[in-house]
Amino acid sequence: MPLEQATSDQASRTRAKLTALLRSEAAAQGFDLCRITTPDSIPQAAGRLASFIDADYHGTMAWMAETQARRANPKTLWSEVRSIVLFGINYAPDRDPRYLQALPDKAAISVYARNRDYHDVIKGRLKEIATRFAARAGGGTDVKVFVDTAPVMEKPLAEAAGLGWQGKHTNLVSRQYGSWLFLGSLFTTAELDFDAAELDHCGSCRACLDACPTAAFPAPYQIDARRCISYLTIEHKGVIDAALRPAFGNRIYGCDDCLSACPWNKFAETAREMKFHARDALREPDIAALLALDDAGFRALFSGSPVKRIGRDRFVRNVLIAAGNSGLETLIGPCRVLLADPAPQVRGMAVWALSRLMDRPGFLELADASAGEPDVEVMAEWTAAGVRQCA
Ligand code: B12
Ligand code: SF4
Ligand code: SF4
Repeated sequence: MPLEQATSDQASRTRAKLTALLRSEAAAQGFDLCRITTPDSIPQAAGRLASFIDADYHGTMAWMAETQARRANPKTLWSEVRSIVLFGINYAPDRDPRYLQALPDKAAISVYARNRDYHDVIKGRLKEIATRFAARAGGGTDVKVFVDTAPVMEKPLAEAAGLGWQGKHTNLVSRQYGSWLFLGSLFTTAELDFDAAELDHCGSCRACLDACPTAAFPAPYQIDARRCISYLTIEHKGVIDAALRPAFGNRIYGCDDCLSACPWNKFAETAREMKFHARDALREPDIAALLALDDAGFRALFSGSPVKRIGRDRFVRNVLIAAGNSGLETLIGPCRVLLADPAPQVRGMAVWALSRLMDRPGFLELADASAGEPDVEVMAEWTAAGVRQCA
């Protein structure tokens, strides 16, 4: 056999061995999918990311624009990368989460946030895989792992690797797991065997687009994050547009409506991973109890959950929107207490909630609470609710 042929056979055996090793390590760590693509597999993503950012669809997520070049091209992020491994883990709920919308005294926390933070769960496992892989691949092989927080376009890469396709709601849909997959990635300098991309199976369906309560899809496959309840309740620190608040219903952290509407979910089975099963306390919490949370209570309730990241004040702001949408007089008392909260975003949203829950004369009797309000945004809520403060 010519030397060249022998070397190439050896290289392909090594690739196959390392690829098989990765797949078995992924299964051992509880991942449901593990497939591989090249760093050059998403040439269309740069232009689409640029249009997203040029249209300002990222809102106040300035980090998206700051990392644009690295995000758009894995080789700009890491020039030596030769293979990208994409991992998917099923987090499907045991019940369609939309049933909660008919329970006005309950708050809806999106499925992904009802137990442990997936970043923590997945990152630890990817690190474990990376360590074993690097040890077997030998000296000179470098490995890096990413979940969400790094500037990596996980969805187009996952589509190129064949885990699923980007549906019209922009998330990855799998024929096996529907919309309920978390993604993670491993970049390596090693050569691996690449998988084929998945095709788009949306066809003429537009269920997700029609399901969005805030009309956040300007077109199929495009999202304007500034209108998305997930962005507004999790990422957005400022005042939430009053025109959008009624559409939130009782959604207080994230939203699953477009994901839940997807007909491909019918093949999904409940997550195997117990860390993604809803904790009882977070399955259908009472709005009244959440309004009463102080900082310590908030931290204790959301220990280990991604909800903890937004902090008590932003969280209570969101709960007040749900209270304002509930139509429940029983929530007037807990909302009134929050008119005196130290956090302006809480006071402001308490004004809005009470203006919707109380009859007009009753609400106007609260006007004294606006006296001496030092915050212009809270004052703007009083004014919008028809209470003008004399200087
Ligand atoms: C920023 C971000 C958000 C933002 C923006 C959402 C978005 N769709 O971009 C906000 C805060 C709104 C958000 C919300 C949610 N997110 Co998020 N988010 C991200 C993050 C960090 C970056 C995504 C990104 O790069 N967006 C920029 C846009 C331009 O990229 P893109 O979505 O890939 O856009 C493509 C399409 O628009 C497409 N496109 C554009 N035009 C056209 C035209 C045609 C014809 C075609 C075919 C395609 C096409 O091309 C673009 C590039 O490929 C990723 C993690 C990561 N690093 O990837 C998680 C991630 C996307 N989020 C995730 C989740 C779970 C959610 C929520 C479900 C959480 C919740 N329950 O509230 C919601 C879903 C809302 C939704 N419908 O997208 C998961 C999705 C998993 C999956 N199966 O896809 C990810 C991958 C995190 C993870 N590691 O698992 N998220
Ligand atoms: S997560 Fe909710 S608000 Fe955001 S795009 Fe999907 S349906 Fe619309
Ligand atoms: S709901 Fe329909 S259009 Fe939306 S992602 Fe699923 S199959 Fe595609």
